[in-house]
Amino acid sequence: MTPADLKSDVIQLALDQGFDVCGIASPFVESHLEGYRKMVADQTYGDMAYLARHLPFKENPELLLPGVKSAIVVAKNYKNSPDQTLDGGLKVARYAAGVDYHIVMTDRLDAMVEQLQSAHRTAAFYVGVDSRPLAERTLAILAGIGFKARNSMVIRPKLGSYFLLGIILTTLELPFDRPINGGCGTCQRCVDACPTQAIGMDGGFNTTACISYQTIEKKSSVSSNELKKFQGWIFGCDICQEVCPFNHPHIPLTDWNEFKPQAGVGHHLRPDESGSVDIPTNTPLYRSRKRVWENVSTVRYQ
Ligand code: B12
Ligand code: SF4
Ligand code: SF4
Repeated sequence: MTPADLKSDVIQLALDQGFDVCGIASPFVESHLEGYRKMVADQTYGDMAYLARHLPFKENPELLLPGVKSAIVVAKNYKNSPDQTLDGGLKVARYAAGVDYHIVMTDRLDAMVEQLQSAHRTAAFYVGVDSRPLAERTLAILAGIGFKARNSMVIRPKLGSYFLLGIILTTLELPFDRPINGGCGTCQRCVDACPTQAIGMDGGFNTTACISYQTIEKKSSVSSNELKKFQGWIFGCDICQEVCPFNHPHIPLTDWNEFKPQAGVGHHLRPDESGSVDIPTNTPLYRSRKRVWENVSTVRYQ
């Protein structure tokens, strides 16, 4: 079997698993980690100290998988809410509204690996979704999944940015894809819309100012006053994606039921008449962010 035939098989396996796009990149992305190294050197990652620990692995994926030759990159649309307008209710970011995507995506990547392993007994694989030390956006750009946008998302024209990434490193030799053309041009809608000025016109990103960091990653409590600035977002934030012209209304909703709000905590958590919120305290999402949500339950938004 030629490397090109093998690549076609890999892509077909990804599509069979329900992923929307699959591309191949070199796993050696060291020369594209300039911005990442600066973040680590300047310690601008706030409470996400794991990002500094991940640097050596991102620079040298041989530490994760000896003999690694290729990175298989998949993307899956999770757009699960048609509305693009903020409405004053409390909000959970779309990516977190359904079942935990780490589990959903990893299960399908594991299924791909199982099939590849049965056909290629001596090959080795390493799967990662978000939490493993893989430079996911860089790999996605190199694999031709999308371009690096001003809001720091990877955007794929016609799919927008509401997609999640998953990676399989492998010792299989697969032909690499090329980055696609595309960019933001002179648009600055996300820069203007971000309530915490986290996005710079020059491509700079203030990680610790981002509401997503504040409501998910920050270890200390978020005060009621801080929460009021967050325009109702209490777990993640989608504002810079909502205003983005690439996320136009014609992009279909996800076809994975797991990502639909009914499957998880629900997209909007609306305050009742008294202004308090019925928080589903039996969910892992609530338990993981109790410190933030405790304040939310006492905040009056209306
Ligand atoms: C830490 C982290 C965060 C942090 C910091 C985000 C940030 N902008 O850096 C916080 C908590 C704020 C966050 C928020 C969100 N996140 Co996040 N996050 C991550 C994580 C774990 C690491 C990202 C990281 O290393 N950041 C540091 C910067 C320096 O690195 P980077 O973003 O990878 O950027 C690299 C590229 O841009 C590259 N680059 C720049 N230009 C070019 C040009 C070329 C040609 C090439 C090749 C490369 C290249 O250089 C940078 C590295 O030096 C990744 C998963 C992973 N393992 O990678 C998910 C990830 C980036 N997050 C994701 C998501 C969905 C989100 C949110 C939308 C969630 C939400 N709704 O709240 C927001 C979006 C906020 C935003 N505007 O970015 C997705 C993004 C999917 C996509 N389409 O881009 C990822 C990939 C997780 C996944 N598996 O799908 N996140
Ligand atoms: S996710 Fe929200 S806070 Fe973070 S950069 Fe985008 S608009 Fe700003
Ligand atoms: S809103 Fe405009 S500048 Fe921001 S990411 Fe989308 S196209 Fe780029």
